Amino acid sequence: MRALFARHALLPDGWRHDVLLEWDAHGDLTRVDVQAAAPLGVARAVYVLPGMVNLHSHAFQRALGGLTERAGEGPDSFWTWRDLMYRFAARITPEQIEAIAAQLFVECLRHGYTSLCEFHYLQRGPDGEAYARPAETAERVASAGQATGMGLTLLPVLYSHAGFGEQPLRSEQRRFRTGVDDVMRIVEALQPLRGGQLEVGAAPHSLRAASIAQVRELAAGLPSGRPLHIHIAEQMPEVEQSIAFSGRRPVEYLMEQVAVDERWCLVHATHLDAAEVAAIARSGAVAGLCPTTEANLGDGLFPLQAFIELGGRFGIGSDSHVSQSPVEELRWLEYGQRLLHQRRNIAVSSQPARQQRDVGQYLWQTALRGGAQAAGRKVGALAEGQRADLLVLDGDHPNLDGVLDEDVLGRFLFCGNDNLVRDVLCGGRWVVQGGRHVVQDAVTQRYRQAMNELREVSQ
Ligand code: NGQ
Ligand code: ZN
Repeated sequence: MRALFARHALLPDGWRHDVLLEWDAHGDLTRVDVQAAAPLGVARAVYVLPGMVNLHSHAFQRALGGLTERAGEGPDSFWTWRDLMYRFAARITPEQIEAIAAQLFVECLRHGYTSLCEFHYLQRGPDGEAYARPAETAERVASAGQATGMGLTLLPVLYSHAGFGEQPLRSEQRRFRTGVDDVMRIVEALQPLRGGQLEVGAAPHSLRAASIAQVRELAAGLPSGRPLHIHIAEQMPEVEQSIAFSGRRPVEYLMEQVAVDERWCLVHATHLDAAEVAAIARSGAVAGLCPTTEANLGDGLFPLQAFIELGGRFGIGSDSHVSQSPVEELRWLEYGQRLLHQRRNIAVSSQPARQQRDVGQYLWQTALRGGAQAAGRKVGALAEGQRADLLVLDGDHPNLDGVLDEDVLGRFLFCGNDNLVRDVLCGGRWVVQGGRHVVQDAVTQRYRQAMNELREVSQ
């Protein structure tokens, strides 16, 4: 049956009661009626939320999560982590990419993500040779999406250089090498996969890996309306290299040279001056914040308070996948700001008109809007015509027992570590039931096998 009756459902304008949701065979919501009567025989739920968008992922890095936490010889940093990541990326096969992505998607769905943007740069074989199919590895991620039901935005990556000023790629980067034409060929190869559950955009990796001229060419070549993502200003050395090369900070340089608008997602954008904060907010682009990875890699804290004050749009991503939970991502986003400013409830107190006082609800709804924009798909709200992507929370859990509507997201985001996501509907398909993904055993078995193979190669 393609219907659900929710006692409490989070709609775009807040919590509503007795909500009847219906969807069609394509997975689009066809009806969202409030204060409806419960029809006989329709499944019931207590608390229903729209599923979250994960706007930044490198799926293969899931396999590395927690395995880079031993100190090296000298001081460890983002850059020493990156060397370990390159070493791992050098030996992974397309089959393993698929197995790891499927495991990741199961975990993300179980924790409440129903959409994910895959920033996909591992596109060549181990020696840097092209695969017979130009979109070989991206197609592997797509099939992991199909097998698990995750909604995807595939972002084939433009990766031509090792640093500002068109520095030649390092040998460890040979599997990533693409020019604008390669990316456009991959975008075309993925065209037949586009549909309700899958969109295709593109992504210049960073201003280190793509020149400004290439960024412009890619943006102009991509069909209009498709998302464009870029890593930017994650680490201070990148800011310094940008200034040395162009006389501009990375975001300043990008905004000056490229027409950055709503199509764009600026991933990390950690190190900004006041003018850059204002420029991103004004552009309508989404800031793609990945608090757990940014913490893990020692990046720094995004100036969230100033950005919200100026009406900036943001969403969350799990990037290197040290976490697969939107709860942890949003909790860290707010906690980072509390630690920085030595105050509480920062996200809501920064809104110009203080429209929303419920921090959890503000974070969930705002990250959804930004995430949906960055994904370029009809997601992010329980409303007619949107994808049927929703979470049923565990109404029997003591944290949710008898709580007021305005405390549901507070309980969900800021209290404890139990996973309160019980059932998940994604694109009209029940993919998680009673906390378990419907194909999780088979997916995890393949993942274990892939990890065993990878361990053998590394010994
Ligand atoms: C990436 N990750 O592409 O996986 C990057 C590291 C780089 C993050 N930026 C590589 N978190 O930026 O050069
Ligand atoms: Zn990234």
